[in-house]
Amino acid sequence: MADKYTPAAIEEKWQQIWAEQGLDRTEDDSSKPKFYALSMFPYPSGNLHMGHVRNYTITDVIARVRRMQGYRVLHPMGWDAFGLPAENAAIDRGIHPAKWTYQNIDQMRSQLKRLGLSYDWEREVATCSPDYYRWTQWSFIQFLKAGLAYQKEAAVNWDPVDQTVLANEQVDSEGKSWRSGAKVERKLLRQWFLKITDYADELLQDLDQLSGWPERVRLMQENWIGKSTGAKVTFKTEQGDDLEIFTTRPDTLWGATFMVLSPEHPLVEKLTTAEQRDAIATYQAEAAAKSDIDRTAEDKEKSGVWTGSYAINPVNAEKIPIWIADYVLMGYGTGAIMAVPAHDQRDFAFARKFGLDIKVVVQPEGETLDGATMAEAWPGDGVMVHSGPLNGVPAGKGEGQSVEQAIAWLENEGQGQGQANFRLRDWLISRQRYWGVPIPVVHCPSCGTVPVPDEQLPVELPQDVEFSGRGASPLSKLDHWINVPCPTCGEPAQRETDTMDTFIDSSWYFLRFADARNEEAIFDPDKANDWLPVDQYVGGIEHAILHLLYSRFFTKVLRDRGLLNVDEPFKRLLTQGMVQNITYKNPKTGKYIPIQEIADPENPVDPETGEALEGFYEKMSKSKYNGVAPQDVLARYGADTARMFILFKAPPEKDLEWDDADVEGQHRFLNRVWRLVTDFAASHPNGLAASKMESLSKADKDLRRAVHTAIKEISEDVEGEYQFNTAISELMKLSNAMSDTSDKASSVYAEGIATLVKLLAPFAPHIAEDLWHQLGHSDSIHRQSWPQLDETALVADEITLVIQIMGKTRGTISVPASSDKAALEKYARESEIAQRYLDGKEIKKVIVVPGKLVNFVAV
Ligand code: ANZ
Ligand code: ZN
Repeated sequence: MADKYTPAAIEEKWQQIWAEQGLDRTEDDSSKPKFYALSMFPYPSGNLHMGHVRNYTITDVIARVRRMQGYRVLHPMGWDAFGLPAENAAIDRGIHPAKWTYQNIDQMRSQLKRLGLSYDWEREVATCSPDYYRWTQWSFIQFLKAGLAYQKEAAVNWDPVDQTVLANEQVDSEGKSWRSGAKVERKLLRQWFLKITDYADELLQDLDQLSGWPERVRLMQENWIGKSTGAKVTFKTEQGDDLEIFTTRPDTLWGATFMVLSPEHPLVEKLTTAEQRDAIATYQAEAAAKSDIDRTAEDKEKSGVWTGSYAINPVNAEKIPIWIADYVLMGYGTGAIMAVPAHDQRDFAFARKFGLDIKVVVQPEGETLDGATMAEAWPGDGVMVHSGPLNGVPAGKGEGQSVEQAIAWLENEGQGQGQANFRLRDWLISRQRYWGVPIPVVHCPSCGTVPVPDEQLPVELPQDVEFSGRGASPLSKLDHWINVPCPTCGEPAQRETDTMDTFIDSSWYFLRFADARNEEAIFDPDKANDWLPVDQYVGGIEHAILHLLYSRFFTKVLRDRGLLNVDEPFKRLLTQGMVQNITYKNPKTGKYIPIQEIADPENPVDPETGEALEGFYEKMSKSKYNGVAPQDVLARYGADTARMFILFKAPPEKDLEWDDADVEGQHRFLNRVWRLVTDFAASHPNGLAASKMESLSKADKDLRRAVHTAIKEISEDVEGEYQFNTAISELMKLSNAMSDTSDKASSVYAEGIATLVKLLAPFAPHIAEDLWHQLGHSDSIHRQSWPQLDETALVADEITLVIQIMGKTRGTISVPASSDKAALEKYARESEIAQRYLDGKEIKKVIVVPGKLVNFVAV
């Protein structure tokens, strides 16, 4: 009588009904506890890939479980919609970036909807829409007012292919652009920065609050912030200028034998003597062309030039030469160092190459180092020597050790002071591009840089732009847009033509979701304070540093502007693993072969050459031709199967290997559940009242135990570590127990059916909803409460006791669960198994493990 399980027939139907009923609209019943579940919003490339599907499914299950547990849940979605690809599409295909982006958004939104994700679409945001970026601009002005946004001439990373400035983090370890792959050049330009360094200490400290984050992500943030402690020490040049240095080893001051300045250091000019002028100028030009990564590589041959001048070491009045070298960077510390070749390897290599003095001031235990003969620097512990007041002090950073004593001595003598230094740099946010948020300032010849007044926001991106090709930003050519009266004095002035780094757009979107349609303000602080922090954030590890750090920074700044009262935006973070697939490669040609072209996966060969192929698992990607399109899987099996497979195949944070057989397996499982429930619905059209533990039969009790074991296990799995894979295994066990039950007319069976459907609902929302209605209900399964565990149902009347003879299992028997040790031994001795195996033997010893086994030692 019941229909066959046909996902196509039910999934769209329910998606439509849910949308009409507003089922996923955010509740605002303040009597309920809140839960904010968030997936990192995507860049609208136009096509959903499996990585997205996995990310969003994980968050959706979490959101659905919380709703059933009685929380009001905020589960929104939006689009990180500014950025280069849209502009490149405009250049390559002549389509306007806005048009391209909104088309992609429409396409991806409908793909997302096919997955049955419980988003509150009424809160959707797109960062490229003026009603969103108006508030991005407003935030920027808040930073400006707080003194946290400024302009500065800076040596920037210039991508010669994309013709744009790149942030340091967009340059890979080989000095190439993360996007175009071009070798990055250095160029001096006036740029906008946000002063994230003002928050460096707090960003570091507050990592301690983030116990709900993966340890590895916290560590990555810590390293990125890169705090080092030491001292600032003032040397004097022969010419009488102060020359400040930062050192982590102020205790080695007596071992400083030369100074090194960054080639860009402002004192270089003055220090350079006439004889050295040419050599210095040549060296400066060479250094300017290199990236920081090239300059500081440990293994690189050292280079440098003497300025011709000397400095005076403040601790012993010694005259030491001042050099310039590219391994000292202008952007770190003070751009100048004291070189201690005996104890710093880079200085050591430099000193050896140029024949400079090497003076040992730390003697390791049991050794006597000599500067003339040592083969490498000694950075380790030991005892201070040749160091005036520090002689005899143990070298090290600990309490009472040399570093601490050196700082105390310097401060006392007025020669320097303790200082912390951060690797973190201010955030370079200006981009010479069109498709981004215009920086809302006007440059006036008399008033200077003037923020655009709030009531004139947003500064909209002009539409009538020509995308002729590479080169300067299209905005910088639009005179009618650029020329405006100054907001302060009304005289002719010019708009800023730089736009913002898109990381700014995503640094506050999670706040906007709390109050997404607000037209008067960025958000109502009460609403943001109500919903924040995000209780569970889910996204890729590739965002472990920048996006998360910037979001934390924005949150703290807006808090300090009185808009928020949370310190940290994301309470818990889950970084989901990759979706991988089998990948085929011809080892001879290095060519990847599309998975569709493999006729026999057992014996894969190159269809062109017949050569044997290598097969291995790798992240799905276009370039490896190993992708599986979500649409294909949805068309074939439906969204519920796709969701179940993804959740079942691996725990969320682990990589997942695609496997068609396992997809089939989940599809079959849903078919079994369908049959089980529809058979029941057919024979009990009005359902059956669920039972309490009346006087149940043994079979009933066993089934009820299975039902409540499932409730217990799955409830644990969906919290804490989110072990959705084992949760689905438990669902399968319960379904098997139900199938195996012979009495399908009992009230316990009815309870089991209802429970199974409810427990399945967060994972496979469509089939669960359909079955729920077939059971005679008219409200949504997704509005039901999560099944309650009845602890008493878990208590077994009987247990299975293993009988062993000499440690070898010979069989099992059923015994009352309440049996004590003596009783267990008695049952075991009397059992048929023991009688048989112990016949004629003498029992030497009996070992009883309560609840488990009895082992007889007999000869
Ligand atoms: C003397 C010294 C002796 C140093 C010694 C180290 C070992 P971190 O941990 O990265 O903060 N330094 C300072 N400013 C620099 C710059 N702009 N470019 C390149 N190197 C710079 O390292 C700080 C150490 O790196 C500082 O301590 C300084 O060398 C060098 F046995 O000073 B040290
Ligand atoms: Zn003016």
